[in-house]
Amino acid sequence: MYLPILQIHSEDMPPYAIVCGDPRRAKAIADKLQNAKELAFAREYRTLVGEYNGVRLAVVSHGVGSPGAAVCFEELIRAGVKTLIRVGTCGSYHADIPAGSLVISFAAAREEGLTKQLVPSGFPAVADPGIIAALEAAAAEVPGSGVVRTGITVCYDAFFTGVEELPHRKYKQAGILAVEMEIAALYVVSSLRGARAGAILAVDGFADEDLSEVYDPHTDAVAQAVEREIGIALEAIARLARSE
Ligand code: R1X
Repeated sequence: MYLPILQIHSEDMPPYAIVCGDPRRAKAIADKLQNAKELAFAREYRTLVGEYNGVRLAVVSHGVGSPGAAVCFEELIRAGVKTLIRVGTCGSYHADIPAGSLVISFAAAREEGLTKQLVPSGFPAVADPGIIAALEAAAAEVPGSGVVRTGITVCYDAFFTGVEELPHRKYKQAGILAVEMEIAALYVVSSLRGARAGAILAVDGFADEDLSEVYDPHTDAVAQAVEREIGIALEAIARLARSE
């Protein structure tokens, strides 16, 4: 089957995929694989395949924001991908989860618009518990320091705010750890289409106004956290493959 937006063929696709926003990050992840090969680079969607510890997987970029990312997730699942792990970045709500920390998201508050067009408002955006367990186990094994927290994240469409206020304060009070822009789409589309998904995020700043500082996602601390989450996601996929 040909998937016209990603411009890939299902015959070339393995059942495991790491997904990330940035096409350059997709290439950097694939550079850690054996026998890596780029299959397509269409719009923001860059698809590479390779092997990690004998497990074939794809690495695919989905761009910024839920609608575009959902197109990617839908086509990957149509192509036969059954396990998707997002490796991304997020803004933290809490002083004890500073830039350079990692957040494993087991569920997302659906504050974006895309999933409202797919499912009723009561439908949860939840990860697969097996993937979360694999990410946590891998996080305990992969060397490196820094905070690793598991919890709920919130997914918005707006990166820059307008005149409307986003409900940051309420979500922070309710215990949400961090903010990003694609996990609701990933979890809802995966649930709907019978795939399983999880996500690990590197904190690149604070999303809470009280903690806010100049936004600079290009620091060594963030780069190290991104490296670490990539290692964790690859190890999690190896663990999941071993257990099947
Ligand atoms: O999910 C968010 C979005 O893809 C995290 O970083 C991007 C915006 O810079």
